Amino acid sequence: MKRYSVFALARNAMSYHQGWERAWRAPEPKSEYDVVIVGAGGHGLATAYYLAKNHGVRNVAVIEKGWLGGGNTGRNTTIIRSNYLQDESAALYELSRGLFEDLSQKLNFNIMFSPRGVLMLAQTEHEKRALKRTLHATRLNGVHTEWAEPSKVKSLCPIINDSADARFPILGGLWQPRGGTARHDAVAWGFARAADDLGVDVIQNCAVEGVDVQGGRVVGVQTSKGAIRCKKLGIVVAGHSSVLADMAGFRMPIESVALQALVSEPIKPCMDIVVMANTVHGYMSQSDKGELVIGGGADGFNNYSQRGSFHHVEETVTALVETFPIISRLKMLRQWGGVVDMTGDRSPIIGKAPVEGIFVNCGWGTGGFKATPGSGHCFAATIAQGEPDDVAAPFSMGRFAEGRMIDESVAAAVAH
Ligand code: FAD
Ligand code: PYC
Repeated sequence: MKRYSVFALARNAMSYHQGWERAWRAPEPKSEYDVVIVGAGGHGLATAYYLAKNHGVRNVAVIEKGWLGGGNTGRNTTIIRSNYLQDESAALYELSRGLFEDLSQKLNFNIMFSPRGVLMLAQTEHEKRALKRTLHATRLNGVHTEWAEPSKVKSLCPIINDSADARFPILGGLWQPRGGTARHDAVAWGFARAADDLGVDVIQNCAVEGVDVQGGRVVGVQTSKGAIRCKKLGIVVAGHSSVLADMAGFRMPIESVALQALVSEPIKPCMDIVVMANTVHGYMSQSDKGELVIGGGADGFNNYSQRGSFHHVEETVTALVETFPIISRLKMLRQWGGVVDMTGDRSPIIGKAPVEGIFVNCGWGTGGFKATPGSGHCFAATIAQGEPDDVAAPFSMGRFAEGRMIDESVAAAVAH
């Protein structure tokens, strides 16, 4: 494992950044791998890392059409929580949240995990009932959450408008004290460097353009850098999952839509928790740079756009301004979008594809950043063993045909 000392940092600073060691190699693809993972987002990179680390599978390539972490992993608003309703989801998301706790140490890379707490506001009686139901469900599953009465909400986040006359007054909130945030790029970089250290080839600027199937079994992929043979193929491409499935000759129950976010100009520290206001469709936290990180609902139509649009800024800021009056005086600096992969029950798909040797990991929709380590952990086990592990098993694609939905349309929180 690479180690970096204070002296090395000082030496590099004095050398005008000359001679820095690369964090990961830039290898040319080999002609064959045991496992090819398509997509160097957090989930693909975490899968490769755990394949190598936990299962000793090191002849692995991660193929990325752009730059690593340039998809949804580098575009999300970094919220981490595990306050989901269903038992299967609690197991998956709490595994992931737990892995975040010491991920910086495990990867020897500061991913800036900040368990500052996540608060979901109740702003209607209906929402209060639904959140209390989630509270009880999470507790039965051993996930630590608490009910915050309005006075506690105000003490947790003093900039919230707690006026009883508000159109959507604060009736309480679902509080997860060990939820929080992490630096999204650093999660991708940390997994990439640690996977590279274990011998995984991370190949950027290399698009997968075709999937080779012979006798019902995957044998390789066609890429912009040539053909690569493989024994197993993991498809981890979020909003492009249907495109890859089409290349392999099967269909996915996925719709792709844009989810947008924006940041304000930086201001002095004013909130040290994450707040989600799901009735009005907005959420907000403050980054270490001081920007307010803001998001709202997903676009209401299918598309593959990664751009932001003015209507989203207008709608989201309008939605949040009564709850957070201070934002009325803020300039909004940047906005962007990511292509998210939505399933019908708003839960992910982790498991085998209809083609022998192909495994899929997708459908995280608006909420997969928080699942990055947990998803990689159980998908790596699934690929290595050829069968889903206990955590992944309920999330098979077959559940849609069998009517075993894992309905998380409320816990997904972001309007969709
Ligand atoms: P990605 O990071 O998108 O990686 C997939 C990769 O596949 C991409 O890099 C892409 O270039 C590559 N690829 C695609 N096609 C090909 C091809 N043909 N060949 C090679 N490579 C290919 N989740 C949370 O938990 N909390 C949040 O606060 C949160 N906020 C969000 C806010 C926004 C605005 C957005 C867009 C998403 C948000 N999410 C959030 C969701 C989260 O970002 C995603 O679920 C998660 O990052 C998905 O990670 P991934 O690795 O599966 O996908
Ligand atoms: O899943 O917590 C979440 C989330 C917040 C913003 C987008 N997704």
